[in-house]
Amino acid sequence: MTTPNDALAWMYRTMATSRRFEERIRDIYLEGKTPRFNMADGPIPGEMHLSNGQEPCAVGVCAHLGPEDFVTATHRPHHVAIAKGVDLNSMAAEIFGKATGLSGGRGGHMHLFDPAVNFCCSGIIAQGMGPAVGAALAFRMRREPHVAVAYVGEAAVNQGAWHEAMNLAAVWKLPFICIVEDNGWGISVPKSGSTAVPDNAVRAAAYGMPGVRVADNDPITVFDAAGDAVRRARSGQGPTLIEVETFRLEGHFMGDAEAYRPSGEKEAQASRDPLPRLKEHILREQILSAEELAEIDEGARSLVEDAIGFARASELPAPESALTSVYVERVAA
Ligand SMILES: Cc1ncc(C[n+]2csc(CCOP(=O)(O)OP(=O)(O)O)c2C)c(N)n1
Repeated sequence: MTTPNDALAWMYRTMATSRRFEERIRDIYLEGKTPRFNMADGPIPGEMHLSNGQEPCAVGVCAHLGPEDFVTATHRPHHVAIAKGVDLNSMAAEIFGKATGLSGGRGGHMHLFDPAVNFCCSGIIAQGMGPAVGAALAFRMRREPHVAVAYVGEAAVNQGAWHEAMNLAAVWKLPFICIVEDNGWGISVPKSGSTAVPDNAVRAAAYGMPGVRVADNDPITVFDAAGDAVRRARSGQGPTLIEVETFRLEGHFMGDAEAYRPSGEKEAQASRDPLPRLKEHILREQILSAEELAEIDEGARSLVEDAIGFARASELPAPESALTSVYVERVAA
């Protein structure tokens, strides 16, 4: 299958934006956290899970989706949020805990909610399965031609919620797609330590849906596999499981010493970085010129700088708003 040129250009621009965003967040996250690493310090407090390297999983799927389609992502959500079209300024502000953030600064980087583009994510692994299958059921009941997608990591597929949602999606033949981002590690546990079968796509048969393994961290291969699944879902043929063999170029979280990684693994993965690979493909096939690609890179940089400037300049939530949107039990005096 040939990937249309406009889709390739969009995937490159989106990957470049996500990469730049993550690189800037990585640097800013360490402000105020050196020499003593305390997660509560600095302009970005709390845990931070970066997705550098995993961008093909985001763009290859989201290239087929519109704002009406529903996506749930994981605790490692930035690449998917950007590909789904979440507003970068509000997303950056949320990560900085600012009042102008998507959730008024109360959610942080693992809890980004944007109803404008039907995107959400959660720090609880496999938590997005139920909401995504629920959205798929709603689309079916309203006779709307939309698709719901849940992203999970390869370690999260052993959560009870995953099995229950997979089963219902297949029994009801819902317009649902599960994307398993197999980066090989669940924190420091290798895939073989959490799952007995090396290929999660074979588990799809147990639910009665097609399972596909994309064995290359490549946006074009993901785009092809996701295109088939989205067409199946939109035409009423039911759900699909897609597992993508990807990798994270960073630790599990910022501050991870990564002592569990076999020597040479990170270097080998860096040499297969999907972003320069896509750039080379675009140049080789003469889809865009070097100048056009440089312009896209520059555009990504300025978009990210604007978002970070907006986040830095925004106010923290007012102290008196601490209980807004929080369930408070009123005790009778
Ligand atoms: C229900 C639940 N149990 C445990 C955790 C702690 N936890 C956070 S990330 C993680 C591993 C996730 O691995 P994987 O699903 O492969 O995603 P990755 O981090 O590799 O992207 C765990 C166990 C959690 N967030 N939620």
